[in-house]
Amino acid sequence: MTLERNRTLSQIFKNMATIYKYRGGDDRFKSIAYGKVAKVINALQEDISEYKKNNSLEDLPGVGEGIAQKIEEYLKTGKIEKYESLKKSSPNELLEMIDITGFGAQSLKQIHEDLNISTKKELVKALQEGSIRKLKGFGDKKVENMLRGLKLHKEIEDRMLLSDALEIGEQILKWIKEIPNVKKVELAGSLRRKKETIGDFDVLLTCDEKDRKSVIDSITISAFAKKVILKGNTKISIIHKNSDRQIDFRIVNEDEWGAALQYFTGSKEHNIHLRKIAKDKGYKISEYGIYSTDTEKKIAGKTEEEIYSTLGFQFIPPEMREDLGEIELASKHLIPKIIQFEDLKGDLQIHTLDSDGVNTLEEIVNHIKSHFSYEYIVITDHSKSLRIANGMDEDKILKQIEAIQLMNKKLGEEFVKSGIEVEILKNGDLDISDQVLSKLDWVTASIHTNFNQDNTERIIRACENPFVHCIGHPTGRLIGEREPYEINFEKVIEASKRTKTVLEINGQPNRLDLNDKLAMLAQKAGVKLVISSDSHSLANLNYIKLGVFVAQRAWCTKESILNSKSWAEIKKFTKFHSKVMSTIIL
Ligand code: DGT
Ligand code: CA
Ligand code: CA
Ligand code: ZN
Repeated sequence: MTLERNRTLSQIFKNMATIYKYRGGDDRFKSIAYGKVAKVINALQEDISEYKKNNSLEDLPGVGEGIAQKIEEYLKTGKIEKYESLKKSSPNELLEMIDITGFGAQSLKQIHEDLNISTKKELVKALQEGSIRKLKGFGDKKVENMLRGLKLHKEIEDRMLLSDALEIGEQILKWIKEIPNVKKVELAGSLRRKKETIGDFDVLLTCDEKDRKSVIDSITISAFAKKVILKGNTKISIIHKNSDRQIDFRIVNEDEWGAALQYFTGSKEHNIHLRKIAKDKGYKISEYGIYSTDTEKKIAGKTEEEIYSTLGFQFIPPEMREDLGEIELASKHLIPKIIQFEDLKGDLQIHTLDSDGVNTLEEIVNHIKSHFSYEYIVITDHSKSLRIANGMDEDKILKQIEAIQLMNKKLGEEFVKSGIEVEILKNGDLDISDQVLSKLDWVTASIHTNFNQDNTERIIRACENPFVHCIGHPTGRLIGEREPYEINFEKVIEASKRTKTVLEINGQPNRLDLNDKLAMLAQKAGVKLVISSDSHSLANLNYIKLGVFVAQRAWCTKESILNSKSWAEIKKFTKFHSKVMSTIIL
């Protein structure tokens, strides 16, 4: 069953939320309400019209009479009048930019109303030519900020998020596998290396020589090929219909498979380095195989393993192939055993309906019990000062702790740990008292406000709070939207080690924070890390796998990833906290 209808409706509500956000004033509350319903409908496991047959729409979280009517209108007519009229009265193209740093609702409104600008193109031109600078409140610094935001945005328009690319990659594989006589097919390039953003798709396939022409024709005449850019005997490039992205296909013979896979997986830097070493050893290496320089005889090419082993190297996982020293390690057979998803024993950041998630505790537990083999999970809803996310006050936290105890009783095990994602305020204080924090099993502290300041001290103060176990999404960056806030990462690392506060690798597709580079630095310094989904719905629970990819690219081993350990071991590691805690309480 397809949930296409839910997706479309959810998108309409999301757009309405954006328009209300743009309008500002009291419409901000409508924006929050519609944003929430958009998430709820997107996360619904059955078609909304099916749901309506057996339930009242108002049973859905966040759906009141008004929104219920709009859903019914949509189901009857395929449209929502209110949305149509809202669209007519707002500069929709500009609204795509509302979440980018420097382009808030206020700024966009001023630009639209005072300069009569309605398209992105006009906006970019006005920014570059300086007419925006003349607007009230648009100083040099602000304009500079906007130009930087625009650059971030362009990067993500040119490239795509890993999570989107993985999904499209699956579609591409399915399509190619259905073509008669294709023998092997695999995704290569940056997608196989799990880079955080992907430029284009690289797909490698094999078939018998005699079938090559028909396979090539099948690809180029397929409805999935929107445009054919290049059609040769071994190379095809097309624009993919579903994603509007380029796919580079390479068709090779089976005895070239390993060499081609190695070559097209890259990275380019890794390959260049490998080729140089091969040359020094008397080999020539290409996408077709390894050849002896002297005799020009082909020595290897069928499997990727033999490409590396022929050169005297240990196999290097694709995620590590960025020429950051992995080739040297492989030559000494010292490639670390990097973390795998299966190593994880639990998820340390999950939101429920108690703040801005869309599922109940029970739904989450049931889903995890049937889809994951975790030993524990931590519920970490937001705290009170994050009002936009319906953060919990002390009372609500205590009630949630009770609900979790009840759930554990029902399960007959301490499976669910009570936690929180507590706000780090502007000065580094937390917005929940130590007394309440001390009742929780796990405290993650995060920054969600005041990005435009140096946040080093703020994070260090949070680390020094004995009730804090973890810093959530430590740099605050959003890929394509927001640069990391300023921090001195060395100092954060120092504080994290000193206070045994772990740093998170957050698996949200546009966060991936820490990123691969910083996670690598952290591990080198001996800091412990955790990988979390930061999920707000059942489907989001899979984001933890994206976090694992970051950790793999950072060469993280089980030793550095705290949630590859049992809960007892985690508690043993963080006992610094309980020690300090007991001296405070006593
Ligand atoms: P992307 O698409 O920008 O996310 O990054 P990649 O790594 O997928 O790069 P792409 O699509 O240009 O090329 C795919 C692979 O082909 C790349 O990872 C390594 C290989 N490759 C491309 N150009 C060169 C080159 O000039 N020399 C070598 N040795 N390999 C190359
Ligand atoms: Ca590529
Ligand atoms: Ca390519
Ligand atoms: Zn957060």
